[in-house]
Amino acid sequence: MGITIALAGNPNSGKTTLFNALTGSYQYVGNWPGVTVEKKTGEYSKNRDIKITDLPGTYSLSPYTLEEVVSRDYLLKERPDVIIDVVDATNIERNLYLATQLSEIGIPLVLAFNMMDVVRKNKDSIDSKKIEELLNCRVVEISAIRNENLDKLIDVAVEEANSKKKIIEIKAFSPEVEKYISEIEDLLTLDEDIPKRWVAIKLFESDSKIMEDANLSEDLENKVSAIIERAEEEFDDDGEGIITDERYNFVTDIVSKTVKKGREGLTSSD
Ligand code: BGO
Repeated sequence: MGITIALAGNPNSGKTTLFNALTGSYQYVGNWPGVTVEKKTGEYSKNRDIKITDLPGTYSLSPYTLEEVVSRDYLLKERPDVIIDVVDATNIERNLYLATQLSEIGIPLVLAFNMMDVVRKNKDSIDSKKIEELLNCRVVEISAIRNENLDKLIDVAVEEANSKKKIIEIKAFSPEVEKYISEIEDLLTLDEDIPKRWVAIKLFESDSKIMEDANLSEDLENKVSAIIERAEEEFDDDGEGIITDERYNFVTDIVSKTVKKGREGLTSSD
């Protein structure tokens, strides 16, 4: 049976290079429906039952840019079997921010640590095994430009897509914030196959698009607002700011435990 893979990642993480290496000439370019954002789909050249969609490069899944909205609408509505998040391994800290968000959507997630050739050259050390444990998420080290480990990446993605085990999302928030999120979650009943926790986080952030789509009753909206107000008072910040800070703090902590820079500060573009 066919598998659908979505490639996500920050701009410049090497997504296009990876997409081209995986699909070769089996690729099709069009536009995402209704918008002038390029859509690339293709088939894995070694197994054409594996369909690959290249999502626009984004730093986040907020509703602020067309690219972010296209990416998250695709993930929520089309529900690919697995997401490969292409991470620039020379700049893990910035790239993992998106990973924390992708893991909340209820689709298996695999992290492709790309640019490992540069990581080696810079003599950086990355404890990918520990990152796997801390994030509950498979990590495959690759170099898209050198075609390193790409078969392994697809094998792991297919394994995760076919796995029947429960998806464990990255828990990026402190217990205090988790408490508010679960209070909102408990109020929700959803028809669609979207994780309640994801909707609760987005409501906590007052995400305009989710507020519109969720179409909450006035009573429910008031209850959600009351929860957010309590949190905002406790943290002295707005909901969106609280969530952003928690994600950054979480990622900084993971990186401090797992990444050591050799030639300090170099990135793939140096
Ligand atoms: C330029 N290793 C190395 N060393 N470089 C890589 C790898 C890798 O594994 N993967 C990608 N790159 P995109 P998005 C460039 O274009 O795929 C490089 O935005 C240059 N261009 O070659 O475009 C890749 O789709 C001039 O680099 O990323 C590209 O995610 C000088 O990372 C860049 C140096 O890859 C971004 C690099 C004119």
